Amino acid sequence: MADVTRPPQADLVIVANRLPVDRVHQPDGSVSWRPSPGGLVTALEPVLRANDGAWIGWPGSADDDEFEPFVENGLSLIPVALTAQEVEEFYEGFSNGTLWPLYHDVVAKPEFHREWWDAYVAVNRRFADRAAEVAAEGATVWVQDYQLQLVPQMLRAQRPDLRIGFYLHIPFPPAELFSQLPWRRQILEGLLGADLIGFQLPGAAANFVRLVRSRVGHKTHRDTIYLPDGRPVKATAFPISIDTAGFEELARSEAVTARAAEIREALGDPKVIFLGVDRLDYTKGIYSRLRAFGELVRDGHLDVEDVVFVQVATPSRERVEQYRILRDDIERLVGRINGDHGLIGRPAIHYLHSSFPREEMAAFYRAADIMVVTPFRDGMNLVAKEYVACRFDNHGALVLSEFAGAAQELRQAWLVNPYDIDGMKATLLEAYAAGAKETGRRMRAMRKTVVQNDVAKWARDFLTELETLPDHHDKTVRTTPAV
Ligand code: GDG
Repeated sequence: MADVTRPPQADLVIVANRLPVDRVHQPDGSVSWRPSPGGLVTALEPVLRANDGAWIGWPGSADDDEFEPFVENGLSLIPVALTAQEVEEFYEGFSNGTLWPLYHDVVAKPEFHREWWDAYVAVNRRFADRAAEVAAEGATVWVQDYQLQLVPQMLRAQRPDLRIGFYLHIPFPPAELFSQLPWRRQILEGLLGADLIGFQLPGAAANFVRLVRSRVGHKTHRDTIYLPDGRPVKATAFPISIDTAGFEELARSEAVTARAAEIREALGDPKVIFLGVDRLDYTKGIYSRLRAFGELVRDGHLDVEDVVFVQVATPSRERVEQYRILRDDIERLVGRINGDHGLIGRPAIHYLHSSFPREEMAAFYRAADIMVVTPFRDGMNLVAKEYVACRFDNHGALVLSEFAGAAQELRQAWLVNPYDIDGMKATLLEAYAAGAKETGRRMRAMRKTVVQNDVAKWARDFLTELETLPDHHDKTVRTTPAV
């Protein structure tokens, strides 16, 4: 049960599109909250508790209800309400219909609508106002992701005493693509309200710095931008990770071990299980990977008596048109492949359009021999790291797109270009044919990386950098409008 409290004055404030809890409607009409424990919460929870922390976010339901701040499991949560129209224009529209495709290499066509932009500005302002109310004097505020890129500037205008960090979970595109955005300058200036801007990869940070130099005209040196008032802004990479120990512990548990064996048996004890786990999103390359697998079966390189592909496609953004089209395309393809090549009790592909508890995900990871992660573009891709974390037995092969951020760290994966179907087929076969010695060698190396670089380290690295940047705050105040 949540306690209702007054807004706290917090020394550390996380501002994210979503609160780390889901709203649950009880049959009696009342509302309660259920924690939705993602990696971000796991990483930030200890720091938030130690710092009188607060988390500002949208509770995730499209209605006009206003909620009071409340404390859940010792975390101060501050809901920001969105109207149904704002969900449509700010969230589904500008965030997921404009920015998401634009930042992912224009894999789908971004739509530009002025009323979506207006909603984006209005909602960003609401988040910034909330943060300005809640943050204690000199507090640290850490803003998360592409839905809130204007918050740093809006917040700084009200509260120059704060240290403001921003982290972008998705890629930051090259200038050639970003420049399509009619509001490109506003977004760049919005982000420049932060003291520290974190990206998944150094290339994304470099794209940003280059754009600021050419479009806004500020001086830059390496990863630092100098604003006209002398305030420096640092833009650098902090590759995100997972709760590695937590996943490994789960994977080692008796329940998950038993469930993994059960899954293999239910699939008819095939020689090799291929696995895909993704939000059903057009950036993830689900269609192409299933096509590659289907062709391998069609051409007799793989036999449904020996192998099966399990594709978990978690429902996502179902009200956005492109996502509905994608779902239809994938389901038609799965139907065709199974219709052409499946046998009684032996479909080529098991397709699951639903979401599962974490334990079940860990059991899938342990049951799978070949994990196939083939996005066209992905900021990081946590699924690849979770698979590695769960393979404490050093078995299992990871086939990974070179366009996932994770490919920069997991060099020992079987790397593929997801646009090259024949190349993907050849690599899937290589992973299929690899012996235990080869897969073990690669898995051990990848495990070392994922164990050393977990999400707690990510959060620590970012916050330490933010806290230790030179204090420039009086300078900011002193030099505002001179004339
Ligand atoms: C964005 C960036 C970046 C999925 N289905 C279920 C489930 N999941 C979990 C996975 C994983 C997470 O969702 C998905 O994370 P990804 O990184 O793979 O992808 P995005 O959702 O696109 O995330 C991405 C990430 O932000 C973090 O910065 O890596 O590049 O696009 O943790 O396990 N979890 C459960 N049931 C499911 O059915 N419990």
